[in-house]
Amino acid sequence: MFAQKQSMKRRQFLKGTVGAASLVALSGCDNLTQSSWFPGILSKAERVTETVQRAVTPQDALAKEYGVSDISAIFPANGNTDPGTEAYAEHVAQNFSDWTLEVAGLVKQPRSWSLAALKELPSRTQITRHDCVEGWSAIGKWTGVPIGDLMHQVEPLPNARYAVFHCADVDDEGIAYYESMAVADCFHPQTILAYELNDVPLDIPHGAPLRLRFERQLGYKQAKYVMKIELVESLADIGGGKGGYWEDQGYEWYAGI
Ligand SMILES: Nc1nc2c(c(=O)[nH]1)N[C@H]1C(S)=C(S)[C@@H](COP(=O)(O)O)O[C@H]1N2
Ligand SMILES: [Mo]
Repeated sequence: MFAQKQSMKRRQFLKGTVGAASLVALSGCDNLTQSSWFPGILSKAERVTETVQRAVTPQDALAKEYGVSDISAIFPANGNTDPGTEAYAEHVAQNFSDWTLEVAGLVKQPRSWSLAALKELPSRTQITRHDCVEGWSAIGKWTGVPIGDLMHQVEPLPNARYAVFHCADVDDEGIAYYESMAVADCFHPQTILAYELNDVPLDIPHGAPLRLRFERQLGYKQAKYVMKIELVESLADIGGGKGGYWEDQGYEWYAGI
């Protein structure tokens, strides 16, 4: 079932965006070299574990940031590229004016923000590389609100260990996409809820209106269509209990690169 899901996703990806062969062909006019479209770092052996990353780099070590000239001409869209629910279609029709981000769970002051309210908060812009396990990478410029700023407002309780990101999209079986990270990583300066890609509001394929950027982690951790952040003590009771949609199907929870 895991393998079947995998190949289905891959077929969808190849059909829905551009095939691997055309990605290679495109790389000539892109700023990425052919080898960085298929980075060796994606092999598990070369990735780092949580313990190693925390030991060798300070928790607030920054992911590499690139220059404007490095931005990829095409940033592929992958996974779900439209939640496709009635509720989401309604938000699209209203240009997300009623979209809210709720932050709840183990916090002193649960609260919600409208998209407009989030955009009034101080923002951060970063040009970073996204690495998908399906074998492609792309560099994009993300603008959004640092999640640490939201955390300071809600005040996590001492027993809050993980932040769970709940998304608007569901798969064919009705299972919702979700992801999670340690609460400590929410305070990393590059951990943002992005609302712009390359200076324009996020489009639907890339996760409109809000998507996570959790740099130094693989693509599947970068949750799109984020509606709610829930702080919990344990991941065991959320979804399939492994901390994320793909983790529940066997992917590593800690996807450090
Ligand atoms: N909600 C949601 N988030 C998601 C996915 C998804 O299917 N649904 N796919 C993940 C995967 S595997 C990747 S590589 C990136 C793709 O982001 P992009 O479409 O902006 O390239 O989103 C991640 N976040
Ligand atoms: Mo991915």
